[in-house]
Amino acid sequence: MKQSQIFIPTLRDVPSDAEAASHQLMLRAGYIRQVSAGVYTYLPLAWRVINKINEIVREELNKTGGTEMMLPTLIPADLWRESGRYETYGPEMMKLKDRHNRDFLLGPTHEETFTKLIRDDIASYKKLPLHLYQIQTKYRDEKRPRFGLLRGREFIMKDSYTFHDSYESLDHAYSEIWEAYENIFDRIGLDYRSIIADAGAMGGSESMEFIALADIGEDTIAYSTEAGYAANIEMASSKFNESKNTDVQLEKELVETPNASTIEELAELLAVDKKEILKSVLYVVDGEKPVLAIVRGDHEVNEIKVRLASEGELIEKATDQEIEDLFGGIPAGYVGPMGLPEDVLILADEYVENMVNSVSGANEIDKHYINVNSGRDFEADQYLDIRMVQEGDLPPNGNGELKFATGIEIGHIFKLGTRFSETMDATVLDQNGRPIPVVMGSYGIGISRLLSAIVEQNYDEKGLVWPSSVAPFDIHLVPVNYNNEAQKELADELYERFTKKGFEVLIDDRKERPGVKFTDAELIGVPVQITIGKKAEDGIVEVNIRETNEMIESKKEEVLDMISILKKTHEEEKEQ
Ligand code: 9G3
Repeated sequence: MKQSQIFIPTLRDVPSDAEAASHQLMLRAGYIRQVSAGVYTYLPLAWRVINKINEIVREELNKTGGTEMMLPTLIPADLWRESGRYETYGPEMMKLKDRHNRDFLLGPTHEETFTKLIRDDIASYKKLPLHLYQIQTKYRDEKRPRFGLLRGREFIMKDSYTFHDSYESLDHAYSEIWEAYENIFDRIGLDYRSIIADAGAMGGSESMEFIALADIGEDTIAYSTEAGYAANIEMASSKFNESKNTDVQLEKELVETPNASTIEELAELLAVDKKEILKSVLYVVDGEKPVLAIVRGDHEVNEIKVRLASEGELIEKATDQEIEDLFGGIPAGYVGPMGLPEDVLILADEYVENMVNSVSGANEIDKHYINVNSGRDFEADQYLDIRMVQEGDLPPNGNGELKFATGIEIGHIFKLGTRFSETMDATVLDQNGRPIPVVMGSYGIGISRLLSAIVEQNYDEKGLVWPSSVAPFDIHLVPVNYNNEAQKELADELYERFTKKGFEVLIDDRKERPGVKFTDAELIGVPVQITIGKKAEDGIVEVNIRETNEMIESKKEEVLDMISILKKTHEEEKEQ
């Protein structure tokens, strides 16, 4: 491809409003341009990388029996009313009306659309299992789109759905696709972890996230220093690590605590450690169920765990109005478990159960109780792990200790079970001719987000450094002066030879100063750059391996062999 023909608008200066390295570099290297917040143009080089990624995804999914197809992005709201999800996602869902004023949405994901497809056209278990997938543009009106392609409002996702007549069949597909994901991310060359994740509002039983490690990542994972445990911070648990507290229980006492509505102020005023204070937080689950969560003063409540224990789909901190209506109007900062309305579900963390003579809110302004003891002064409906893990905690298996890392969620797979087939009545007749709800799985990869993840793990101060498996080109020929006879001749010869060998070659045939050509080549990040300069008469070129920045002068015959070796290793990677 001639660089004078392909549109690569590189920038000299760093765009000020781009914080993430991948965002800055993809703008500077002429890969993307923003059209509106979280909505991007994929310029030719980015589009080539996306197609390379898609090819790897297709190869690996087709190996597991997946079939590619394409569903509509424009979806009738009625379909999402059937699953009950049309209202669930609120402002995040892009909604619109057609000319007949009928409600439509731009698809953020496609469980409903695929379930309808199966409901309409699959009637017997004999036609199952099925693995269908699409690589499609999705829409989610994120509140805070940021970091370029990392969190967009329009993005490309590969979403797969599997359909089964049994959970065993789902388990088999789930592990096969899990393995396909690992092959995909390994071939791309990403440093990633697969971790236990929260299935969120997807219901279902189990879900795994794939996290590419990156400082800019919005996901925090907890992993054990001894292999064998990694989970999304919201799902991570730790092994209870305390001996029984045998302190003598003292008489509960009401004390004046004016203006001490935070744990810190209370610890200061009563001269106690935060560990001796009960932290009580009020929630409302699914908009109606009042829940009080209690953790030790130096711990944080894990809302996902509270939601799961309350068996709800949506959890929110109680608003002032709800505190008024559902909790009897307790003043914030003085909340405690004593004297609450009967129907409040009280969940206490396991460390709370082992506390003796602790401080607790008295549900009255400027008042707290001291020497409060669970079991005597209040009873929790459940004592269970509802705290956020902390670095240094013991992993659940007790080996090593937990460490945190940030990363970018690049994939997420779910065992949905019958959550959608039941609400949408998608059944098949089983071998006894009885209708059973289809068992489903759903599996996503963030294709456009992968660009950012790959760049976050592969760049240097000069620009992008693409792994050869997904690079927009294999070789970047840079004749210093394309008007010079010898340089042009050698460059064209190499172009022909490499192209014939099946390499994808970009040749900088522009009439630009050398400095511009070199800076652009370093920004664009093609794995192998070959500079053809003064020594062209002697058939000598400079080979630059972008990843290591090593420079090798070599005769044109050698460089052909060297590149063939590169291509072979590249082919071998694909075979694996
Ligand atoms: C929505 C909106 C945003 C959403 C969803 C629905 C996330 C939604 C979860 C999933 C689950 C899986 C198939 C591929 C893998 C992920 N954000 N999710 O369902 F209406 Cl606005 O998308 N879907």
